[in-house]
Amino acid sequence: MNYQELSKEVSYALRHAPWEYELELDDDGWVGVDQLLTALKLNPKWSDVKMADLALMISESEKKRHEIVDGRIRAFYGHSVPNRILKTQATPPAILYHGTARKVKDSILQEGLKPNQRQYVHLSQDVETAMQVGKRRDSDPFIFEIDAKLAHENGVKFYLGNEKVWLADVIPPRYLNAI
Ligand code: HQG
Repeated sequence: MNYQELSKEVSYALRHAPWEYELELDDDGWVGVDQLLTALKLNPKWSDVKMADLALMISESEKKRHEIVDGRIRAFYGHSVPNRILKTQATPPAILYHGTARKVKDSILQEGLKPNQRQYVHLSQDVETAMQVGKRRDSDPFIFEIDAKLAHENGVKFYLGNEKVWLADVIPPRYLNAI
């Protein structure tokens, strides 16, 4: 089974379009593993998919995108569904990073970092991760350093994503440094 392909489909279902799979996410983004498996099996491509495949999909991925706890599964981040998924607020590290396309640098410096299609702004724990994120959009990405400590002290909310990804509400330009 192609776990990368499975992961993309599970991400699509759990982040963006659960209704296409007749799934309903709860407030924290969880659905029953059995319900997800039933929905996936309707596609001949995934007719043999089992719980063990979802576990392997997660353990073999280079990024921690999903978690399974007590028979339920959810995406850690990336949601665009209309109902806001409730994430746990937390105190961020002093500095976080955001990697993006060079062509949007000026717009971000003017408007701040916005979630755009997603529910939260996605920030990286380290420069290396920000480079990987930015490379999805630009072979020579632009990296912003975020003064997360000051932003948090001044009331900007930050939330747990996974160990490399932090989530936040809009980050105003005053907390962004071009590096
Ligand atoms: C940009 C992937 C213009 C922002 C990644 C980004 C991440 C602005 C884009 C996760 C802007 C949104 C999320 C402004 C923000 N003007 N552009 N004012 N404010 N932007 O994909 O952070 O592999 O929604 O710079 O690794 O790129 O899918 O967010 O380029 O962790 O698991 O608007 O998705 O993870 O793009 O990526 P996205 P992102 P997965």
